[in-house]
This record gives sequence, C-alpha cells and structure tokens, in this order.
Amino acid sequence: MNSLQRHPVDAHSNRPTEFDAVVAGAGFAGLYMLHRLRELGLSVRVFEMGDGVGGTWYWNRYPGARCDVESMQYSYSWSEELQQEWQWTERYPAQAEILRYINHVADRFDLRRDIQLETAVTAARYDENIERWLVETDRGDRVSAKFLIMATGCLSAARVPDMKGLEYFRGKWYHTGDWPHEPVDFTGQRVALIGTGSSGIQAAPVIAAQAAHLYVFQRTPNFTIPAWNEPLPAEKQKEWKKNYAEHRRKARDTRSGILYEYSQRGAFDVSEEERQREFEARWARGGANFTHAFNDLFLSKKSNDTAAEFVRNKIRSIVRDPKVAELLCPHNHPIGTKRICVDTDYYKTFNRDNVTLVDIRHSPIEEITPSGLCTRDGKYELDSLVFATGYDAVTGSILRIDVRGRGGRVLAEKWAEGPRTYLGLMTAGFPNFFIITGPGSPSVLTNVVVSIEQHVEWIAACLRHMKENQEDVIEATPHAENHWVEHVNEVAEKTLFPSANSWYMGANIPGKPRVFLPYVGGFNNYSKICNEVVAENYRGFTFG
Ligand code: N01
Repeated sequence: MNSLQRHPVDAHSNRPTEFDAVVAGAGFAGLYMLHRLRELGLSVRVFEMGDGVGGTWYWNRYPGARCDVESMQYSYSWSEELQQEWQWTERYPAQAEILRYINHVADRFDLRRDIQLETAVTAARYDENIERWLVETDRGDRVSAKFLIMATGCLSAARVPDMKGLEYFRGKWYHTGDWPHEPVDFTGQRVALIGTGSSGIQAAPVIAAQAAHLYVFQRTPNFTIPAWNEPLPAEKQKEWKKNYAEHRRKARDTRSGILYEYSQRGAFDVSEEERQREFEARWARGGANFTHAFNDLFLSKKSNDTAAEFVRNKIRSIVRDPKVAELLCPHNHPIGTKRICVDTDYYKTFNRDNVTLVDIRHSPIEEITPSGLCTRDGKYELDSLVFATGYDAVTGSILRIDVRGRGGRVLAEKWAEGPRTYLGLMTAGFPNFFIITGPGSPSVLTNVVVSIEQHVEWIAACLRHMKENQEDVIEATPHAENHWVEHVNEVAEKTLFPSANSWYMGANIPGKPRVFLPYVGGFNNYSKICNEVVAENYRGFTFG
C-alpha cells in the first residue's frame, strides 16, 4: 500500500490526503465540476494556482478586457435561480463584472471550502496497484484521488516570447494574461504593445487614451468587428429571462453554442448588392455574428474573400492614413480562421496623434534594450512593454503538469506529435483522467461556458453510472481514440481553418506540432455524438 493510503490526513497540515476526486483549476469549469461532484456525494479537492477563483477572468485584468460573447449567454445555465437573480450591466461583460459573477457563484453555492488557492498541481501519477491518482502540488501537497479532472482552461498558459535583452529592460513589462492586481497607470508613458490578437486589440484603445505615446508592434494584422458595446437595460434583461431556458436550449442546438443569426445561404446565392447589404447590417449589429452572414464563409475561399474584403474596406474607410490602413488590412488568412476579434474603437485608435503602428513583419524586433527596443530598422525609447502575445493554447496548461498514466507513460510523450483524445474527454492509457474542454472537443470554437457545462454534465453522469454499476475504472480504448483523432482531422480538413497560422493549429508556439486542436464539427453535432456514446453503453470506453 502506498504511504498516501496509510495516512489519510497530513500530519503537518492536518489536511486530508485522500479524495474521491481532485480537480485542477477553479475557473468556470472547476467550480461547476466541484458542484456536480458534491451532488454525487464525492469528496473533492480543487487546487487553484491563483489566490482567487475565476481562471481566465482572474488573470486577464488588462485594460479593456471584455468577453466577446454577450452577457446573457456567457453565464451558467445550470441554476435557474442564479440566472434569474444575476443582473448584468452591459451587452458584453467586462472582466471585472465576470469575476464578480464567478465569485458570487462560489459563495452562493458554498464552493470555497473545497478549494485550495495559490496551489498548482505539478505532477500526477496513476498507481495501477491501487487504481488511484497520486497528485503533487507546488505547495508540497501529496494527495491521492480516484478521479483526476483537468479544469485547467484552454487559454491559461500565457506565453512571453523569447526576446533578447528583456531581462535588462529598465522599465516595467506585463503580459495581458498575467496582469497585476493593482491598477497600472500608463499616464505620461511611452508604451509598446506587442501582439494584435483579441487581447492586443482590446487593450490598444484603452492604453492609447492614457499613455503619452503607444507603439503597436504588429506582426500579423487580424480581422476585428466592432462590439458596439452598450448598457444592458433592465427591461431587455427581464424580457430575455422570461424565456431563459428556451434561449439556452436553442443555443445548445447551434454549431457554436451561441445564438447568432446563422444564414442558410451561400455568399454567391445572392447578388453583390444583397451581399454588401447583409455585411453592412451585421457590421452595424456588431460582434462575431458577422462571420455567419453566409453559411459557406468557413468552407469556400471565394465566399470568404467577399467578407474579408468588406472588412478591409471598412478599415480603409476608418483609418485616415492610407499607408497605416493598408498595413492594418489582413491578407494572409481567411477571415475567421484565426479567432475573429471583437473590439471597441480599435481601428479609430490609429487616427490618434499619440499612436504609431510598427510593422514588425518586415522589420522584426531584434532586441529589447535597457531603455526600449530595436527593430531591424528602428529604435524605440519606452517606459513600459505590454506583451499581448497569447498562450500555449488548449494543451499548454495540461502538459505543464507531469502527468503519467499506465506503465508510467508520460502524457507529454504520448502527445509529442499532437494531442490524442477520445471526444476530447479522455486519453487512452490514462484511466479515470478527464479533461474539460480538452483537445478534440469544440471548446474554443464555441461559447466556452456552454462547452464546459456539457463536459461537466457528461463526466458527472459517467461517474454516477460507474457508482451505480460498481465500476472503479473507466478508460478510452486506443481504437476509439484513433477513430476520433482521424475524424477531428478529417472535419478540419474540409474547412479553411487549417490554412491559417493560428493558435488553433499550435502555430504560435515554436516547435509545437501543427494539429488542428479543437473539433470543428459543431457543438450541436458533437454533443449528440457524446450522448450516442453513452446510449450505446459508453461505446469506445472500457470499465473495470
Ligand atoms: O493571443 P493571440 P490573444 N513577436 O495568440 C503576436 C481569447 N481571448 O491573447 O499572429 C511579435 O490571438 C501574434 O502575432 P502572429 C480568444 O480566443 C478572448 O490576443 O503570431 N508578435 C499575435 O498578433 C483569443 O483568440 C477575448 O504573427 C508576436 C499576438 O501576439 C485568445 O484568447 C479577449 C510574437 C497573439 O495573439 C488569444 O488571444 C482576449 C512575437 N514573438 C483573448 N509572438 C475576448 O473574449 C506572438 N505575437 C474578447
């Protein structure tokens, strides 16, 4: 018997060391998982790196941080009381409001007593003799659990690129995904913003309004659609809440888990005038709804080009300096194949006298100097650097934990050529190890809260099934996994997605295998498959 088994309580801390389940992460996924595990009567310990709950919304406190899914949809649906009582204030929720919401959930459902903060899971080893996971943390915890559930988030391993000289920079530097908790004041400063994905595009207008000068260092321009964010009137909310369950049901029956106006027409089913009218109308309504103007925008390059050119023309009409406008126009990927951004005044920001766009595609950053940075062709004196350079997405937060399954097999080695999962939920050779919104599931292509709920509910139902049938171990078969990986790739290949060098493809991390990480077959189809698997007695899984 392992020592952990003999000492169910740690002698020093007096804390229990044996649980039915350990959950890594206390964001949207970890909190709901905890709630459902408790309902099953299981003992649970959640380990969370931050000193508060909230995951992404705990870390991403950068200026302008806001969700690009509307408030009424980016929230839990599993408690009617909760969704009725919580009042949102804006069409798109700001980071602080989402963090307040998630803290409210933690209190309302009394979740905190099973969450250990400021504690990162560092290693987990499956002990086949006792059929338990032995979990270690950076705080020296050594605990065992029958089930180990990764609720580590798809976009939580922030990445600062290797930049020569960064350690000698005399000013302050920040990453959007690991922002300080105290306010950062850029007043009077010369600030560099490196990166123009969703984070950089949201941060630029806010930093520009404060800083003496903002330099935006752009390697690849991205497409962004205006949010037209606005206050959310109480009346409108009340109306929505009358049919909340029905709205949620409809959303779950869509490809992205979000209520957009999904067109049934292809871009060339209509005349040029009608196409432009449709794009204009969607631009005026704002948000990612734009990319659903026609049903073939992700499938046909020719159709996609019409949407891309519409946005490029918008950029040309907003940005006064034609050279700057042209530099902001994306040409190297179809619109939407890199995550579409949703902004507030991004393009207008480049009309300000205190903002300079720097093209680092043609003149790359060579080094950070003590007082700024040098590109191949220029030298910039700076007080602060802001990295909006993204994440080791989807797999990064799992693989930074040393996970070892049957026979001591290392997960990072198993996934060396790209992640392999069955349904994005489990990976063969790693029994009782679940991933919430893992690679091979729709996750980041959807309203992630909807995907989280579906995974949590699937896992909870599975554990209930095991309890009722006195099963101790569940595992994905290699055969089912191979099929699923093939299917995930096959579906992705039919779309334009793999043509972009995006983080969806792992292309932003040097050395990361080029594999399309999420499942693009649609949330509605995917959840149907998950239900069928259950109905067919957990097809592709073995129990023991
Ligand atoms: O990160 P990104 P993000 N030198 O990877 C550049 C979600 N999110 O944090 O494209 C110079 O998209 C990189 O350039 P390139 C959302 O899912 C949601 O912005 O690799 N530049 C790119 O411009 C989103 O997609 C919300 O050439 C470098 C940028 O940094 C995801 O999070 C808000 C570089 C990184 O863009 C990630 O978004 C924020 C280097 N060495 C985030 N390395 C909302 O809900 C990278 N770049 C609204």
